[in-house]
Amino acid sequence: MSDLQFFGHIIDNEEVDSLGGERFDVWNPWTREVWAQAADGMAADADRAVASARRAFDEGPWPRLGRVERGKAIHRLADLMEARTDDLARMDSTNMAKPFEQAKHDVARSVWNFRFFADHQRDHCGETFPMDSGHHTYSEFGPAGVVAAISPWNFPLMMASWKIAPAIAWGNTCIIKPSEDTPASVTLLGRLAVEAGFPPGVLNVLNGHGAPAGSSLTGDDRVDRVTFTGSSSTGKLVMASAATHLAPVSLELGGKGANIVFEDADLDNAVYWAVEAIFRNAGQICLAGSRLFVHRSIAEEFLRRFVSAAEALTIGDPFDPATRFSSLASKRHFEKVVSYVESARLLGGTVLTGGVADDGSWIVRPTIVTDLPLDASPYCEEIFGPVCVVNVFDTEAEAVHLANDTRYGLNAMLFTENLSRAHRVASALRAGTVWVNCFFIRDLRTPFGGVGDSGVGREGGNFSREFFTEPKAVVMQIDRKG
Ligand code: TXE
Repeated sequence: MSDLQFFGHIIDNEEVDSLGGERFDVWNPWTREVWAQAADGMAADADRAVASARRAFDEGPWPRLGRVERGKAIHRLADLMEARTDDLARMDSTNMAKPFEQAKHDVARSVWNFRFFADHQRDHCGETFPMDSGHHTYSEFGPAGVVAAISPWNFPLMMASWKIAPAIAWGNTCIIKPSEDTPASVTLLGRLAVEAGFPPGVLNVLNGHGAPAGSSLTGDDRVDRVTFTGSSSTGKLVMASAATHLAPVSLELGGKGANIVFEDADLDNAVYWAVEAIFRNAGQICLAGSRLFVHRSIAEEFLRRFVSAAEALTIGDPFDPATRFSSLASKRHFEKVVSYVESARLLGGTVLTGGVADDGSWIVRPTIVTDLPLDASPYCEEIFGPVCVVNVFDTEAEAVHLANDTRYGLNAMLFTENLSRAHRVASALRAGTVWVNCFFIRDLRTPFGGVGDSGVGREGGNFSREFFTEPKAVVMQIDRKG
């Protein structure tokens, strides 16, 4: 008998195998061994999960529970997550080689996602407008229905919680399909939702691959909303599939974030954040600062410090407390990143530090490349790994032009001590989020999303409310006039 752990689907509060018994292997990228198996969802399993969520929405208590009771249930789930922080973090660290301390930080952020939306739906549930015509009108935000949520492998728990939390807080029922690379933490989350007393069908977990599991969800006309985080190419498929039944989509896709370091930047701060922005999570972050532009007058000094900080990162076992950087999340992804490093060399780039570890592991060391032509694929395309491409600039206008010259537009960063320039450049950058003198700080009330190939729509605070509800206007006559 196998001693591998098993992650089933969670449908109607039961953890079940696929109807046909299909399973797939789950890898530990650090040991390069299979450590678990997961149920491989087929169309029939997706059908079962959607039917459960539909029933829970149409007939179950959740959408009718009242905002306070719903909020309390979500806080109960958040309490359980907090109590099981180490277990949840262990799942992500084992499943994708995320350093354990960072994985615990992700759990804390996931807990906060639930707590924030549990409270937000209570406090921002309508608006009233007195009208000069003798009426008043108010808006009401009712749940939209069944939400299909598809999440990626780079922040397995956190990205899933970012979708599930607003969906269920606003009274919807939800099916989450985690990435096939990282089914573990989301399945544990589903088990905790059962323990928290969620009614059956409110949160279903469907494990499996993009097709058929994910595509069966997005194409199902019983689904009312589709929220997806992943690649731009898959995002287009998801949008086309949801369009067959006119379900609104929210797509958070890739990025090629610009990081601009002006000549008056606080260099210690700029180097610290430049390292975080491209090497945290081994660069597997849609928000990574993967294109760095530094003013010519400080380029030499900046690069000396940046390279030395990159080389100082402790690389190793994700469970070693000293580790800041570990292997890439899967063999497939390792091969993708390696191919970009090779093309950077072939296309004339100078690799100042980094490259493949060459020890049989799936590690690509923190890599910094200069001298790449602006049409080279490692400069233009999302690598989604620890590879930073550096260019110099001479003027503010040139920096803004370089930063905006991309198909993507998820985020950008800039480092300067000049307040006017900070505001001016932040406003000129074509990106969903701009960080000034920092990185990765999020307030859940603000919009999150991107332009161009980085996505469609925004989530966060009232932006999530708009997406996950059906807003309604009610007009009341107060005085009969005339
Ligand atoms: O992404 P996919 P992959 C980028 C990053 C990475 C590349 C490929 O550059 O190297 O995408 O990663 C599900 N219908 N990002 O292959 O295919 C799939 O099962 C419905 C950036 O993992 O987009 C998984 O759950 N669902 C990104 C999810 O979509 C489908 C995060 C993402 O898979 C589907 C991840 C289909 N037809 C990758 N096909 C970010 N924005 O942070 C796949 N899926």
